[in-house]
Amino acid sequence: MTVQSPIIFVLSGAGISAESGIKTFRDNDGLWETHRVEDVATPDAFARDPVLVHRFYNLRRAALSDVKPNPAHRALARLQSSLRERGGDLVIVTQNVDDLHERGGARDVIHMHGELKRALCSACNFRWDCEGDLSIESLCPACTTVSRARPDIVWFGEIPYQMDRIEAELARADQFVSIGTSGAVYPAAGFVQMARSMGTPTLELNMEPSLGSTYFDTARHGPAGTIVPIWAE
Ligand code: BJW
Repeated sequence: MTVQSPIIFVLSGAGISAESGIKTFRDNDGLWETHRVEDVATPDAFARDPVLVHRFYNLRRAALSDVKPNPAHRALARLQSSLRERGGDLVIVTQNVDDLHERGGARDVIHMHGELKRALCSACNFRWDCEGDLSIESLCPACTTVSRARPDIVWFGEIPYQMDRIEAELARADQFVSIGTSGAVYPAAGFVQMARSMGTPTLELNMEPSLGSTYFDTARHGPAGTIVPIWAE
């Protein structure tokens, strides 16, 4: 890259947290091997069986206390800090609902698919921090409605968060880097083509070529915990 203080746009996915011990979705032994998407990750599933959906997300939320950020999360945070000192930036847009980028030291992470440690009231749309379990008896702290609290997760068919801001960040970026995502889920899977159409160089860092691999100018394949620090440092 020739720009002295570049703005780098990073899109991360489940692969960046795999070495921390969080399951991906579509790999062998991924979450979608043991759970049907239609049963746990759609608004219809929650309407049909909120107890099952709460159990699925409560277990994943509790598991966060057993995992730690890995060298890939920490390398991105260091690069962000050093670019910001030089007037550049590293914008992290993650599809992940874990908090490992933040715990690795990154700032201002955009969680386009929501966060496990947040709850959303489907009656009044209030959001709040939530460390423990949610249930059909959970109370909204704002409107005090019972039984309308849900995990603050973007399910299939729902619109991902902060799309306007993400598009603005893509438009000002000097480089687009995709880390640990299969490229199976839109609109995130389309960001590489958006970057390309604006003439922005694109790089894929993933265990294997993703579904959108042909759209990337460059790629490095291997575990994120190894290849991300090498790229970032
Ligand atoms: C490693 C590694 C290691 C492993 N190191 N790498 C066309 C256009 C637009 C939308 C659609 C479309 N066609 C269909 C749609 C609808 C749908 C969709 O995309 N469906 C597809 C299945 C086709 N999309 C939606 O419904 C989205 N909403 C939407 O489109 O609204 C319309 C709209 C959008 C914008 C503007 C206006 C309107 C919502 C999608 C919500 C996704 N939700 C989930 C579950 C909830 C979160 C949760 O429970 O945790 O989010 S699905 C799941 O997939 C999760 C993830 O964030 C997401 C992406 O998965 P990810 O991160 O890529 O993980 P994997 O497992 O797929 O891949 C891991 C990769 O890592 C692999 O490649 C490995 O090789 C690699 N890896 N170990 C490095 N150590």
